Amino acid sequence: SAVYNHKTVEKKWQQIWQDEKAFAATNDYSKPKYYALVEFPYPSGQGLHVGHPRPYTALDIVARKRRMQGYNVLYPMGWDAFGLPTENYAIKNKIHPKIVTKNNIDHFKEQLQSIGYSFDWDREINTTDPDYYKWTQWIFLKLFKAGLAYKQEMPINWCTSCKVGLANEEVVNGVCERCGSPVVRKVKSEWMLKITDYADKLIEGLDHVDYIERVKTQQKNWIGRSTGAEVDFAIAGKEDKLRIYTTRCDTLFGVTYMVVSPEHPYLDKYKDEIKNWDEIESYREQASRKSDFERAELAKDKTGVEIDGLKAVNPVNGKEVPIWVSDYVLMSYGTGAIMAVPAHDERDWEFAKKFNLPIIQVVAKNGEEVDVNEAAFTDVATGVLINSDFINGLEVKEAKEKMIEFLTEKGIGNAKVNYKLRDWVFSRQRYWGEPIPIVHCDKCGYVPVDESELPLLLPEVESYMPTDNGESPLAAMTDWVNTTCPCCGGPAKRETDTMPQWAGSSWYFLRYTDPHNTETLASQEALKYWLPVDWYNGGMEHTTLHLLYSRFWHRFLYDQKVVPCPEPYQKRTSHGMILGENGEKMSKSRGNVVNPDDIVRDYGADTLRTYEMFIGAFDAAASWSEDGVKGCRRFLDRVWKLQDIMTDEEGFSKEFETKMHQTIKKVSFDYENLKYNTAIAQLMTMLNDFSKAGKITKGELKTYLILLNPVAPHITEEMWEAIGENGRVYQQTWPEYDEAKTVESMVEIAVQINGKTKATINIAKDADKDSVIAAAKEALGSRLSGNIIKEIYVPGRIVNIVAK
Ligand code: ANZ
Ligand code: ZN
Repeated sequence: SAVYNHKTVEKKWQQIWQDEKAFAATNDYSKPKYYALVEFPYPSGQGLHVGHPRPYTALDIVARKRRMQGYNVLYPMGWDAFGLPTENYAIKNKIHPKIVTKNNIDHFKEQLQSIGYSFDWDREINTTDPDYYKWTQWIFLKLFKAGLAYKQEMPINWCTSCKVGLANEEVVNGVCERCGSPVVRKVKSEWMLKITDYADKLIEGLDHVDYIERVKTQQKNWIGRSTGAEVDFAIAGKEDKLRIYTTRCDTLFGVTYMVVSPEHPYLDKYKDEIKNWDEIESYREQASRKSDFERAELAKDKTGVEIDGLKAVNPVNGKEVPIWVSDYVLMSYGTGAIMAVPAHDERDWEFAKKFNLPIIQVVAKNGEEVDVNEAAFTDVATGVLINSDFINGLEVKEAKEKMIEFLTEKGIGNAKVNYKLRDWVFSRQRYWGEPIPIVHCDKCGYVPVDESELPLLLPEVESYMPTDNGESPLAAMTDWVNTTCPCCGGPAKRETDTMPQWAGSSWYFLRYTDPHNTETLASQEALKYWLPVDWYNGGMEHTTLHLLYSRFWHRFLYDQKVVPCPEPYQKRTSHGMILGENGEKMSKSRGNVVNPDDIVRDYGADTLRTYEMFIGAFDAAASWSEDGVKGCRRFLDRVWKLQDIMTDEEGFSKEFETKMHQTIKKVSFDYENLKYNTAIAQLMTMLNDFSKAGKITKGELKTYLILLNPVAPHITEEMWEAIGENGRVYQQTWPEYDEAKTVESMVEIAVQINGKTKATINIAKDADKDSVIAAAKEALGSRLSGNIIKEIYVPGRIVNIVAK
């Protein structure tokens, strides 16, 4: 056979697959189904980067394998196409975002198709398509009608450069996740989604799904369920009580001071009685310039001011303690005030050290005092209460229970659950998003647009620039804004905020099941058959945002009886990043960006696919290597040459039978368990064995091609045809292995005379000592002379004959 020409071969098969609709999911709901999903891309102007093919190839492998195993596979692709970069580009270049989006999508699609993915392109979706966002709006109305969408004045995270409100999740280390500009606080009236109502359901749901542990942990931490107690401290000489939240009410006897957040309302309330008001006011001013993130950092140097004029009274022992103001206490969590126990809390300890406040130990390690002047003692597991009156001698857990009982009885406290999770800021003051289908009427308030009027189309505007006062560009479209109230028919105004980019991606996996349905978001039959998604792979960076949001919407739709199961994704995995050759993140400024188009052009799509799967453990970051790419191409070139040494035999040869069964077993397992690299390594070893032997039977080659096909679909189809086989590889049945045949039945044994190896024999693994010795002697023949003194057999390894 000639040299392998990836250019003609890959084009040819991509065309054939398209013509044959090779990878279309069918509506034959009697077949077993498999729904494999990868996160749909944001079609940015940069096009595909080499990070995309890693997850896409991984699940393409699974999808292709499952099809050959008889499953009706849904492996879809679409576009998460609303969003800021497109809008910003449109503004800068004076092109409508719709056109920018279309161009970007065309480019992305062409790139994806050149890599030979088995996506069902008939089910392609686009979040900016009115036929799609009609249902995004429909879901929003459902949320609104269920009381889960509400409008609230609130200080929002405002990106000074994007001029847009950001969800907490979009603020990373105090700067905008998208553009890196500083984020400030700004009060705006925003649409909010009550995801907090679903906090417990979203935690509980994790018990019923198969997510990698890291993802489960991150979801739980993000929701941050915390069980503790609220306790009222009297303020000496005042009616008001200072209510605090604590997870360690067992340490109440160890309280040596209190802290209120700089935004705590009591500060203003008692302004006139606070003697050092000026000092406190200026401290508050400084604190307002820090983000919650900075303030909450453990390592941060502690700052604060003692309030001169107010004291708190500890309800368990009547002791007066000072009240401080410090920014390490956040107003947005608990009650915005804490009791400080420096002996057992690290932050309080740091603070007490800095300001010379007393430290009183109330928990001892297995009953033994520890030196709390050296460090806070925080170990709950070994803690036993001391210096604590009626809870002395109790373990922490029991002490908490007893304390809550006491507080409840006395009416000064109660058990309390808190969450870190906040409601979802859902408004964006931008153009390129789904219009929020709500009308404001002076008489009727916020009124939903009638469902029959969906989709509420995004109107054409002159300018997509957000206004400087932070209003959406839609606000300038008076014709569109002024409308009549669906409720009373009076004059009313449309909502001009749009939805965040997270909206369209919160339910897209539902639409793939029935993407052309004009009556509902997807038919009940389709949803029942395809859901839940069997395997969803995506980036770790989407664990706390997209994954949580989409689980929330799905769970809500389940409660609304729109979808048949509570959890959308049965399994969730995550891939590692692909870094540049230097081990650093690929970026334009570092000049280390690899363009997948170049790899496809120079080495072929199969090489790109093989390389991205071979680059390293799937869940770990990996550095790009051009040499590695070349190595994968050489591997495929050698696979191509296997046809030259093929014999006519249809079955497996005696020589390779065990190895073939082992390989089928290993590759089948590895493809399903994120071990693509070791599956490929196994196929490489097999290739070496065949090359060394100088022959491969037709039966072996066919099996080999099927096993390699999910990774390198083009070359394997071409070879299948070249060796005269009918049909396509993708139409074949995935090979099965015989467990009994995966174990080597023969062993190789070294035969020695006086400890020196003279020959080797192949013999049945379970042969007894006598027959092994007999075979050994036969192999030695005339080399064995003299008197045999001893015959030693180390089972499965060595025969040693001692002779004189
Ligand atoms: C006294 C105490 C003693 C505490 C001790 C801890 C250890 P999580 O698990 O995050 O819920 N806290 C409460 N509200 C706060 C706020 N608004 N800003 C900053 N810190 C706050 O932690 C709850 C604990 O964090 C609470 O329990 C409180 O300190 C602090 F040995 O109360 B603890
Ligand atoms: Zn009205």
